[in-house]
Amino acid sequence: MADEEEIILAELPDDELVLQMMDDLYDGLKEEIEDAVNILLDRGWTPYDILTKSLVAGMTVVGNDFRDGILFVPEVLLAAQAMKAGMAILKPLLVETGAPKMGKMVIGTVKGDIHDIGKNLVGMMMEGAGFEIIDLGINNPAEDYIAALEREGADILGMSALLTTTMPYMKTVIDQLTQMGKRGDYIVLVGGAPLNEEFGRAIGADAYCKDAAVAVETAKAMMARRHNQVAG
Ligand code: B1M
Repeated sequence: MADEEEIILAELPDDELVLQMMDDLYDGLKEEIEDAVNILLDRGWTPYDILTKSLVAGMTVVGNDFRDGILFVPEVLLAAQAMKAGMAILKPLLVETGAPKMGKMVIGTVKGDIHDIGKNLVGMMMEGAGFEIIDLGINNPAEDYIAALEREGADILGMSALLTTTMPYMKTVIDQLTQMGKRGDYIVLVGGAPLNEEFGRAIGADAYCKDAAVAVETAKAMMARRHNQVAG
């Protein structure tokens, strides 16, 4: 009521504002997240720092409490919506680049899985690094990935999975490419919280990418190697 102190985001120093953002993300407060992102941008923060130090950090707390049964799907959905609103402000800034196209990537979340925040972030960062991105969204069967790779003449296939039950589907896609004799035509990168390097190797991916920054670096290095092979 009247004695409840109102928090003025713009008056908080950076460290307190970031903590407040993590709280607001937890509470699914979309407008507060949008305001805070704009405040940090005005203060000269880079879009990447805002993403990683406030939004991704906040979502980690949400994830832990979801795991521990403190938060439930509706609350997590609200947090995800708030996160997406913040990402929407940052996207044009992350993808602002005059760089020549580095290559084309088809990316999507695998069949049975509707988590898309990490996949969207990878797409944004890759675009920012000069890659062309064809985003297939969520819940993709192998046929959709393969049709898009062929239609788009893509260089890279990126797959995301957040569930231990959906990550094995990545192997189904890779196996299908192999059976069609097309595995060698594409660089296959995989990512998502439950994966690790060993899993990436075991399913026959070219690399497991722990986060969006690693996805960019890996894609750049593998495209360079590919060009050298073609030239040599
Ligand atoms: Co879900 N969920 N969820 N969820 N959810 C997890 C994944 C979970 C770990 C939560 C937990 O228990 N701690 C757990 C999975 C447990 C397991 O499999 N072992 C879980 C569960 C159980 C579920 C449901 C089954 C819950 C239910 O219904 N009972 C259900 C499944 C629905 C389905 O998919 N069929 C479900 C639903 C949901 C919501 C809809 C509520 C929501 C998704 C909203 C959305 O995405 N639009 C949601 C959320 C938000 C989460 C958590 C909390 C956060 C995920 C996220 O966005 N992280 C998550 C907990 C967690 O991961 N700690 C959880 C932030 C994002 C930036 O990180 O996605 O890891 P991440 O992406 C990173 C890297 O992994 C990497 O780069 C990204 C950026 O750095 N990366 C790639 C990701 N994809 C890549 C692809 C690449 C490269 C790198 O390609 C080249």
